[in-house]
Amino acid sequence: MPWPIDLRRLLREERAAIAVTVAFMLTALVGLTGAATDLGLLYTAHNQLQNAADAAALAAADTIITYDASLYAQVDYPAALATAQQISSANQALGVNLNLLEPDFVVGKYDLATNQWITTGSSDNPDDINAVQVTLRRDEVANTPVDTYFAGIVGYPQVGLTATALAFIGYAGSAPEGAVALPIAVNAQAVLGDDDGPDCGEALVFHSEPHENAEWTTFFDWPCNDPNVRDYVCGCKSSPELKVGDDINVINGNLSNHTFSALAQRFQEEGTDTDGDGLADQWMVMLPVVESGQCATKAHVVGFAHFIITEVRTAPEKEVVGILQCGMVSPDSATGGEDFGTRAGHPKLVH
Ligand SMILES: [Ca+2]
Repeated sequence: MPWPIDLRRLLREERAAIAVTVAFMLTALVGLTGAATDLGLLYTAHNQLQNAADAAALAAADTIITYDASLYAQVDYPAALATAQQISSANQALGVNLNLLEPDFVVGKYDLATNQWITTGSSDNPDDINAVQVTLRRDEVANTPVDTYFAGIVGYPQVGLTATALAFIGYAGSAPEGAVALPIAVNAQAVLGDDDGPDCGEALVFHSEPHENAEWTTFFDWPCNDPNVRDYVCGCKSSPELKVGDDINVINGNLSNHTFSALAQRFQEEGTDTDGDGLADQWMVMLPVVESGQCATKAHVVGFAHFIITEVRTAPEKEVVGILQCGMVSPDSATGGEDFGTRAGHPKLVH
C-alpha cells in the first residue's frame, strides 16, 4: 500500500511550504507596519510644517504692506520677517519648535491670473511686493531631520521634510459698511489705461453726457432714483458692505439741482482746504468699480478704487472731478478685486 506514505510525504512538504509562507508574510507584515508607522509620522510632521508655514506666510503678508495717514501703501519688510519668524517659532513639527531662516522668507510679485511668481527680494517700493513665501523645514538645513522608527533598517534613519506657503495680498475685493463714501459707481473701462492697468493720476469728470464713465447708485436700495441717491449723497445713510460679484442698482442721467447742492455741501464738509482759500479742494473717497451689464439698471461690482475729488460743479454743469489714486490700501478689504490701484488689507493663501 504505497499511497499513505506518499500522502505523509506530501503533508510534510506542504507543512514546510506553509511555514515558509507564514515566515515570509510575518516579515512583510512587520515591514508594512513599520512603513505605515513611519509614513504616519512623516505625514503628521509635514502637516504640522504646512500649517505653520501657512500661518506665518499669511501673517507676514498682512504685515508687509502698511500705509501712511492718507492710506498710501508702504513696505515694512523687517516687521513682516519678524512676524513670520515669531509665528514659526511658536509652532512645532513633532515637538520641535520651528526656526524660520531668513533665506526661506521670500517676497515678490505673484500674478494670480498666470500663476507667475517673481521674487524681488526686499524693496522699499510697494509696487514690487504683493506676496510672501515662507518655507519651513525639518531637514539638515534647519530644525533637524525627522527620526524614523523602522525605515533605518532599510537605510533611512532620518528623513528631511519641507513645506512652503505663498500668501497673496492682491487688490480690494470688498468694502466694509460705510467705507464707500459716495453713491458713485465708476465704470471699469474709464479707469483702465491702454495696458489694462489703472490709469493712475488720471482726472475723470463724472457726468452723464456724452460718454458715461460713472453711474449713480443706491447700492441695494430700490428704486434707484434721485431721492434715494440723495440719502447717500448727503451722508444721511451709510453705504452697505459691498463685495466683488455684487449687483448694485444704478441710474444714469442728471440728478436734481437739490441733490447736486447736497453733494457740493458734503464736499465742503468732508474735504480739505489745501490752498487756504477757505474752500475744500480735496476729498479722498473709495468708490466701487463696476461693469455695466445688459440691463441698464444693474451693474456688477469688479473692484474698488480711490479718487481724490477735487471739484463738485453744481448746476448747470453738474459734474464731479476726481483723480484716480494708485498705490492705495483699503485696510479692511479682503483680496479678490481687479487691479484699480487699491490693494486689499487682508491676504489669502495661493499655494
Ligand atoms: Ca481750497
